Amino acid sequence: MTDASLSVMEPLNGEQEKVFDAFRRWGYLEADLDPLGFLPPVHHPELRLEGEAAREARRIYAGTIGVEFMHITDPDRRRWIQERMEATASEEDQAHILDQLIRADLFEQVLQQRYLGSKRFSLEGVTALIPLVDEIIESAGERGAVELVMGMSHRGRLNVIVHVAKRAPEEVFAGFEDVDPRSVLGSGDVKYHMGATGEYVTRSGAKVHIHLVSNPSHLEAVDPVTVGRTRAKQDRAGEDGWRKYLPLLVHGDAAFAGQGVVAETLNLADLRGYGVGGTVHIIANNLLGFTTLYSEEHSSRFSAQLARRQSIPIFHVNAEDVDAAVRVGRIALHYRYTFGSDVVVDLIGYRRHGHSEVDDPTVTQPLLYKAIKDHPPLWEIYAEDIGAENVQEQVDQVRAEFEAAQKQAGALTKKPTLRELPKYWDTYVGGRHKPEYEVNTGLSAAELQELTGPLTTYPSDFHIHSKVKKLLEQRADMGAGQRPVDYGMAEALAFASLVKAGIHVRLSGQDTRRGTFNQRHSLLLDVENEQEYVPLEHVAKGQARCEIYNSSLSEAGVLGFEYGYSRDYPEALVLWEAQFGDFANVAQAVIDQFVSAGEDKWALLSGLVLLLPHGYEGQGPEHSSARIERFLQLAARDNFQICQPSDAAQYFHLLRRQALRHWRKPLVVLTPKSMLRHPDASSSIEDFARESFLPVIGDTHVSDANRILICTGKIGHELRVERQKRGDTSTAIVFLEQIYPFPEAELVAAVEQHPSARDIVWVQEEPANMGALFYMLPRLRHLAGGRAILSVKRSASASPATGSAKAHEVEQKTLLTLAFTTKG
Ligand SMILES: Cc1ncc(C[n+]2csc(CCOP(=O)(O)OP(=O)(O)O)c2C)c(N)n1
Ligand SMILES: [Mg+2]
Repeated sequence: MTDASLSVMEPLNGEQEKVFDAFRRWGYLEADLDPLGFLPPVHHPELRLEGEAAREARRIYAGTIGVEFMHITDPDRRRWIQERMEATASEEDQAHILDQLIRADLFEQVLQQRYLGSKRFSLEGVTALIPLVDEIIESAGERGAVELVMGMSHRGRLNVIVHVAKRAPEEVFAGFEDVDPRSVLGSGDVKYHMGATGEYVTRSGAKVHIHLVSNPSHLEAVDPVTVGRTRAKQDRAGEDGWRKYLPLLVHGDAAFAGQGVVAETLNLADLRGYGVGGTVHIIANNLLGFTTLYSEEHSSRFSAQLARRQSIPIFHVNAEDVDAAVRVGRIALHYRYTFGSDVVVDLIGYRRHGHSEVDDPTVTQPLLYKAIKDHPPLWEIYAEDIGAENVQEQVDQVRAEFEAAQKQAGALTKKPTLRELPKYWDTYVGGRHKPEYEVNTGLSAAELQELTGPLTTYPSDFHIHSKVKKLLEQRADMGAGQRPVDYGMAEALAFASLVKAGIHVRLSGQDTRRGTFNQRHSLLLDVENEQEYVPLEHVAKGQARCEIYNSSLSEAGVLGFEYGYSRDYPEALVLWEAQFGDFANVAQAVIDQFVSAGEDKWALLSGLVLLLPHGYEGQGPEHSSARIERFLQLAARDNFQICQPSDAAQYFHLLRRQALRHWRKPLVVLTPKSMLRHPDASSSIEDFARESFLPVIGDTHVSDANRILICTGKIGHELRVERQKRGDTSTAIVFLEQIYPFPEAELVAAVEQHPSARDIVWVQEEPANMGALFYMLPRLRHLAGGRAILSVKRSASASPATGSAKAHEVEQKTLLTLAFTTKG
């Protein structure tokens, strides 16, 4: 529907306008939305109105479309929706719609007949999803979309792969045949989670690439990932990116209401670092979640009402009025392109079978399923409504097509790949680490000095905060080699060197622009007018972008987003920073399902970096531990890297290595807190010229020690201080800087520097049931060569750390003492 075709009614008089307003506000409550009538309308007292205007308003706002839009604060947007709702409905291409409904339902039926007892999560009951999405793609194509980036869960996914992504049906049938299982032993994923890509050609001939994002079983976890992927694609495309790349999320009704990550994702919509010019949300609403009724799923009347906190419209539509669903799809899409806003379409139908096809729903919803049993398929209802002829012939022909495709699939010996990777992945590799992937990450003093200039200067008329001024002066000294370099400066130098070399850097997290520990100050603010100045954007002419954002207070949403971004920007260094490392567990599903297992399940790579502040400093059970044990338990087949750089130069090399290598692996960095500016963890400028990150730092201060302490990060520095206090000259302290993949050869070399050593002691700050202990002991035994293996750690504990700062001190002292005294 173009604006020109809006045929608006006669102007309303004051009285009529009032009547209409009541329906605009409350009409959706009375609307006829549930095809089976199990969701009874709510009669709002303000709608007890009779007369000509009320009849007309009721037809428009309480028919098979119910729209919630009067909460939108912008009057132009309300008027825009009102005009479209009150215009005469356009005529739809009903033959095309009927064809789609037949194909969608028959596809499910052939699967049902041929693979009885397999799960497929049929779309039947909300089959209108196919023409609805079809219309969205058609309209998006008219507005310049080149790609639809789509995230969805199980329901109707196989149908979408065939009828939206346009993959050949035999490719999906092949998934049921499970051909070639040996190729995926121990890896791969089930067919209704795999991603797919395809080409959609609109009726006007526009090509829209379809990208269905791979997703885990964890409902809605794919939402922020999809939006992050879209943002990366939009950023690659430049200014008009938001028109070219359209994100579409299909949600379940139970999941939309219940999963917090939906709210986190919606909340990103209008934030500077995360906006995508609007996401189209569709709820494939069957008023059920597995065996649970809608009334048990949300405290709101509609699942969709979670979205009410935002100033965006929600269109509810009866999934058996397919013309209405198509019309809503068109309006929703048009709204997205007009206002750059999110929009929600709540497609209300039912679920033809059990949750999966092997589940019997008559046990939990006997009356509902009695009604469903006698309810005709949607194509039959639609064909009758439009008076279509020879429908049975059409149905038979489509069935025969799918049956033939099924036979073909049975003859395949190799599983087809349902997706093609974009070109920008061509030069990157995953799999096991190989030494030849390593690159030189060092920079000379002269190069660092050159980067330091722009990092420590600002325009002459800029009114800088006195504390920041002092910090920049110190950094200038660091860059000139006149003062040891701290982590904050090391990071700035790493980022500056990368953007200068044309590598885009994107970092986000809570309070990340300044840095939780006052360590970053990536943004300078003029204290008189709050003008912003970002030195990293002024490193060199023609440099790449350096984006550093304060994120919303979300972990799952933001980490999911950044993971998604890294998936479509392999050339960039993409980082997510937790405020404290322990908060990463709020994003555990993203870590388990995507960051750790994405390559294994879907052969999809990511170079995402997680910065997790970690260290026992007496701040209590929280704020101490980034739960390294959790990451180590997930580590296998070189799926990611876990590192704890013990000084500033190591951090610098680690960041550069991650960006400059073509091996794309997620990197978990345990970052310091108190050590950020500590002289012991600062580095000399010469350390930056070294060739690479050192996975292990051996001890050269002590020769031929008889005891070797092995540790990571802060405790190592404390052990050095303790050693000095004790005047000990026979204990070596070895820093394990890369914990996974395990640098065995380097560690063996560090140990063998001390041929007389009899004891190897693993020292960690964490309790015995946490930290790297369980991971290290078998590995140390393996390389010990007959030496005793001992360990020093806090007692096993249910929480990571004590709540008392004094108790912490006592514990820490004990650890240090034991490290030097414990005996096998
Ligand atoms: C985070 C999470 N919790 C629980 C489940 C198990 N589960 C799978 S589907 C489902 C019901 C989903 O209902 P809804 O969102 O309405 O989608 P529908 O299956 O009805 O299309 C549940 C509870 C899951 N997959 N993910
Ligand atoms: Mg449901």
